Amino acid sequence: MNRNISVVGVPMDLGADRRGVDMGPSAIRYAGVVERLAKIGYKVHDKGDIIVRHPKEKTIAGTNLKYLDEIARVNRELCEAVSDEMGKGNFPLVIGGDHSIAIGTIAGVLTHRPKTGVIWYDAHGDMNTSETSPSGNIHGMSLAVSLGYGHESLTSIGSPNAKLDPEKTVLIGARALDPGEKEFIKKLGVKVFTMHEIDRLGMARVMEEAVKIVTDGTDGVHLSLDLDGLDPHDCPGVGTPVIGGISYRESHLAMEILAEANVLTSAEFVEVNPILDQMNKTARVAVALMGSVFGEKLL
Ligand code: EXY
Ligand code: MN
Ligand code: MN
Ligand code: MN
Repeated sequence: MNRNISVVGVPMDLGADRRGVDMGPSAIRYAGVVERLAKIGYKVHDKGDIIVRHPKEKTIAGTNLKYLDEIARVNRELCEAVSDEMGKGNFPLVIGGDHSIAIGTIAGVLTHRPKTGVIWYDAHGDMNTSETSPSGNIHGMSLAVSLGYGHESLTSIGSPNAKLDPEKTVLIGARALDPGEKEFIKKLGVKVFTMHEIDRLGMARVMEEAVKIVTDGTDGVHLSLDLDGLDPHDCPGVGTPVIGGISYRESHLAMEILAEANVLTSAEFVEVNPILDQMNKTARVAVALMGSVFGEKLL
């Protein structure tokens, strides 16, 4: 694995209905991300946060998407920051922030690795468009945008036509999909390992299959880890908790299998909402999982 990690914070909560994930980057830093990764031998550069403003108006004329303008602006900046760090040969580790920030992270990644495969670890699909979204919340649309579907001011971020390949995109932990998302997932051929497959096959087999899919003919692998993929028992500090999720142990195993495969080229950890937490629990889980995915070993 690349020994230089650049941490980029995105204190964004405009993509979600609940306030508070804008404190996620602070919570993750407080939980010791820089120290944890430095301890296992990485050079960690904390690039600070992208600035997020709070607009007065929720929607702009002609769209149901909430805070579209500011979310697009922040993601353009994030795309540049990620692209710059990769240009310097650094591994981008983005910390959020609601999941709408995947739009900028992935757009930046694709400027250097246009055939990146993606592991989307999440209770949700994030596969809505403005037509199918029940909420107008952009954090429920980011994967669709990264695949090339959605509002033009979002799909236009990054290099033109640089989009994810649905056949190299894998969802893990899904258990809350809207009707439009289900249809879209089937239509595009995105592979989904729902909680059913995780229960039935076990996490080891799921991850081995996922790694095969995202490495086949790709030039990089991005991990987009939404902490609500884990069960709310382990991660209560998320804005959209869904019961029946992936356990803390299964998540460590998933990260360890990814570390062993040695294929990861970028990552983001999102949706940490410390105001819903006790003792910063969810951010501490996020940092522990980062330890595993970056190769931390007990012995
Ligand atoms: N599917 C619902 C929506 O689009 O509003 C919920 C989306 C939640 C997205 C979270 C963070 O992964
Ligand atoms: Mn806020
Ligand atoms: Mn998500
Ligand atoms: Mn989610």
